Amino acid sequence: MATKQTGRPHVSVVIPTLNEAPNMNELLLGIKKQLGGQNHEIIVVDGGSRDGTVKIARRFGARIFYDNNGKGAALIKGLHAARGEILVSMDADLSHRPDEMKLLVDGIEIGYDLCMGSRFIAGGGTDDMPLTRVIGNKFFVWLVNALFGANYSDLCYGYRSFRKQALHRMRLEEHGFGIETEISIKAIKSGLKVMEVPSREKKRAAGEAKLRTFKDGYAILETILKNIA
Ligand SMILES: Nc1nc2c(ncn2[C@@H]2O[C@H](COP(=O)(O)OP(=O)(O)OP(=O)(O)O)[C@@H](O)[C@H]2O)c(=O)[nH]1
Ligand SMILES: [Mg+2]
Repeated sequence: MATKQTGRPHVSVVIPTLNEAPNMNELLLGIKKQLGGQNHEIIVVDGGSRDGTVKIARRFGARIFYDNNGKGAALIKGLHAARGEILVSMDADLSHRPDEMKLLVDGIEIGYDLCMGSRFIAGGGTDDMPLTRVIGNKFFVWLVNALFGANYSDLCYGYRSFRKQALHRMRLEEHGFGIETEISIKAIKSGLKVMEVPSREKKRAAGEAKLRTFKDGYAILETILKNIA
């Protein structure tokens, strides 16, 4: 299943995982189908799964890293380990559709530093957001736009692409679910060229959600306040 590739990858897909075994085959097959034609790598940063997640990732030739400090810490580790020119961040629970990846990759190729999937622009959508999260996300979008002079339509969504050189300018440090918010804010503060592209989020396919709406919502608020200075 693993294909040997030589030379620097064009695209690196970075996936934080925590007990996602039932989703891994379909996810990795989908990514391979999209990127099979070009030099790429898949990086899985696992938080200590006990269900065989890593074993499946290995079968697909993914580079494996370990980090048990939270989703954000895992993502940062994976992004910095990536060797590609274009980095794509993606969840493992099949919420993010591999067939939308081309849009994210194209965005960097045409000159943007950061492309962010948005569920709230024409062509986007979500099957995975209870009302509390819709309200929380809307409030945080409004707050970030007001405080940082941004024009975002979405915030707490992890399907994104980055130009590798631009990544270093953000100096990311959020360990938890505040990571997407930190990226959105630091992109503005670092003067990155940012674009939103539509994304249709699916419901988590199998396994347990790790995000806790109120606890992690509070962490997102803390991330916003911390970055005002
Ligand atoms: N390495 C690592 N990965 C994590 C951790 N927590 C979550 N993840 C992964 O991060 C991704 C997003 O987590 P989810 O639980 O799907 O969070 P969410 O999409 O905001 O929440 P749901 O909509 O309820 O699924 C998934 O691929 C998880 O496996 C963690 O502590 N460490
Ligand atoms: Mg999810």
